[in-house]
Amino acid sequence: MGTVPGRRRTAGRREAKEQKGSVGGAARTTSARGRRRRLGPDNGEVAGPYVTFLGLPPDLNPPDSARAAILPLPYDLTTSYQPGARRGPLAILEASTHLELYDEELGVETWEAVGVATLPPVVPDTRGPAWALARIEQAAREIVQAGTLLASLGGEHSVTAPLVRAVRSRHPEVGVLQLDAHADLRDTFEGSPDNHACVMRRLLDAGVPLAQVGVRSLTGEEMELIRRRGIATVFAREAVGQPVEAWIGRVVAALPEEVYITVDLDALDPAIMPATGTPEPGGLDWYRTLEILRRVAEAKRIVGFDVVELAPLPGLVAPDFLAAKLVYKLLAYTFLLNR
Ligand SMILES: [Mn+2]
Repeated sequence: MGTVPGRRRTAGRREAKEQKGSVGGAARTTSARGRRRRLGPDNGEVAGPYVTFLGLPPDLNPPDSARAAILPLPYDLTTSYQPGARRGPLAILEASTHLELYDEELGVETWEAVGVATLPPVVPDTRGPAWALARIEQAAREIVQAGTLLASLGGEHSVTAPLVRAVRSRHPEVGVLQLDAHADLRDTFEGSPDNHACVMRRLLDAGVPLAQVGVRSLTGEEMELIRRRGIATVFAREAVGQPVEAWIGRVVAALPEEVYITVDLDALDPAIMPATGTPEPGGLDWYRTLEILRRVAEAKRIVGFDVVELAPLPGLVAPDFLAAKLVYKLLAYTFLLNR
């Protein structure tokens, strides 16, 4: 082709910006509500420069007028097997700058229809998991309270507990859809209740309605808990082997009107998603994953989501790109399919 991908993308962004200037309206409709607080460097300790989602220039989607905020969470203090999820957010952001901005499924320029700001990452230090998760919750609360959709990039799965707590401060009745290879319902693991393997247990104990899809690795105790509490868990064998139509009704029925979605990338088949802390054989393919998310977005109101557990593999960018595209699809489904 003779084009340098980086340059081509840059040109694309400039084009988008010019187009936006001539239309001059889409972004202002949200800021016109006048109720948004300024979001930005106060949320973290790093004020930039950093890579933005889609490579959008910050002035194109300023934090105080965007409807969605990307919150990078480079956190992996309790990873048990392959570490590296702390590098997930940056890999997703970098891959996202190469995404095509047009959504061929919905026929829309998602970024323009939504307004997407990228916030500074919440960077953990050596004070440990409890402190880091409290910082994450604080940053998330500011976004949620401003009425902006919280779209977080992990980082290991334990970040979901403080993120959902933050979302509950505005949406107390929210339920959680979890795509995951693991149940994550242990009470404690390796000495900590804040371990990634315990994240859904923390939410369950807090009374949050749960639905799980793609589970194929858990303990007998977790299985017993699922039975006893009547959790809507669609195991991978069924989620992959049966048509979505056969079981999605159970998922939809278990969830309230408002839903937070957490995607642990190990829910996907490691053939297409090998870059996770604990890759489990079997799992969802790309289109099955999208179908699940689309069906839930059509039936419910999505009030926040995260995509977690990307532990980038040097030299293999396909998983990073998959994760970035999944985030972009989730933004599209959240804002463009909801009733
Ligand atoms: Mn998980």
